[in-house]
Amino acid sequence: MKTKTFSTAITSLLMLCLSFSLFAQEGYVPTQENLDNREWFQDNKYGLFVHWGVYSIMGGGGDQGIAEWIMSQKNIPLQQYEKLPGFFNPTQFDAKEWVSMVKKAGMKYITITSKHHDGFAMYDSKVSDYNIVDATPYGQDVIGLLKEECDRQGIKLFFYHSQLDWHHPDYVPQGRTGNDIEGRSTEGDWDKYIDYMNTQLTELLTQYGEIGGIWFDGMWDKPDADWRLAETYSLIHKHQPGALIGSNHHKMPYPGEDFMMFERDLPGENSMGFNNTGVSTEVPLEMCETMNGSWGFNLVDQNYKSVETLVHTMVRSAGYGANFLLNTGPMPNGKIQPENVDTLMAIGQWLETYGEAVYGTRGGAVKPQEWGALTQKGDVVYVHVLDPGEGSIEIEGYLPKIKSALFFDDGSKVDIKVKKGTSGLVLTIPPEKVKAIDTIIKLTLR
Ligand code: FHN
Repeated sequence: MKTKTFSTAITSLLMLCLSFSLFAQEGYVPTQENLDNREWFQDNKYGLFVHWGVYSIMGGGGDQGIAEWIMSQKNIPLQQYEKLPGFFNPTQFDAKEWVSMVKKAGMKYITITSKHHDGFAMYDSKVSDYNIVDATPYGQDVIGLLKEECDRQGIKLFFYHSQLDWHHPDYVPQGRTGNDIEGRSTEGDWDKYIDYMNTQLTELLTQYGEIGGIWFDGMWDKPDADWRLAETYSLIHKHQPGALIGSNHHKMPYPGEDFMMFERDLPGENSMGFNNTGVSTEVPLEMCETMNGSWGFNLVDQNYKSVETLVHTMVRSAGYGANFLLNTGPMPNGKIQPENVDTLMAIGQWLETYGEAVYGTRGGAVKPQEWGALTQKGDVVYVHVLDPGEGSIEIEGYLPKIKSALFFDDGSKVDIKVKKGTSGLVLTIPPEKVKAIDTIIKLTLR
């Protein structure tokens, strides 16, 4: 082999090895505390996603589906966007009101944006004045206030942190998005940006006590960049070994990641077009969804999903063994939209009666079907009939030894038969037993 070709091959092999090592905290072994927190996460099932930032002032700019992306989608020059913090004064923000609402909604954790793609920190950062304490008339650390209240009320707090940053001068070379934002830096030092990001993460990991974890987003902006992930994940696990790391990179989890998320798709489904990976069997799963079509506050997006639709999504997620992270985009005055509160209260009411069939469960022995889903807790299987069809459902390829089959609501016996010539069950649901959102049948296995 010619020397030149040989050395090229070696270089390529080295780059390949390097690229894998760059994308992994190689040799990561989760601590027992982390493993316990993964169990907690899977048991508690349901959280509130909060997309809140200075972009909420714009309310989506009158366009459907624009909210937290307004800087990029409306090409607002960086120096103009930097005026927004001067108008951000959420005087009606009340951490106690938020957390009490979360609890009443039956949610067990909150995942809030500490920094989104616009680069604005919603907490008291010492490494940048571009934050809610130093740059707004409000001048208070909402993340700190929220964490104190979460601790008081026993709600875990996770931080959504955007690796993508349209504002920072060292986020160079720019990635796939925000390239038309006038005033963005074109000269910079990428490693200095990663150092800055890791410093802000260290602030979040050391200023607010024990946190639930870090929900990363934005690697897809520069998929081939050296994100120095091993360094970032190591520092997180060093400061808080129990913190769960997830990253919305739409790939299978890298070593160092403790859960896998699916954005607006059930695990393994791909209606969005970017959830085309497999589903991890090694780490807990979570799917996230909006209540309308926007993550951040949008004044004109009235496309609210019904309570039934959202409960069905929660149940189908649970059928895959996945958590449900349901989003709200708070208004610039610090209040959560009343439409969202109404929906969350209705779901919370449903959970007051039926939460047993969701919390503490794991995915069913068969994947969710058209008619519904199975969740399981020990020797109890909850059959969630979301669509009773013509009055009966078939569970294909499922023949457990059943001790009892009872309707959840009134404890009456269910007519359950093995389908002739198949290895499936047929359950009969008389019309008078059908419930509005979810007709649950409780199977107790031998
Ligand atoms: O670009 C973000 C978007 O603003 C939002 O934060 C969602 C939430 O999962 N994630 C990205 C879009 O995939």
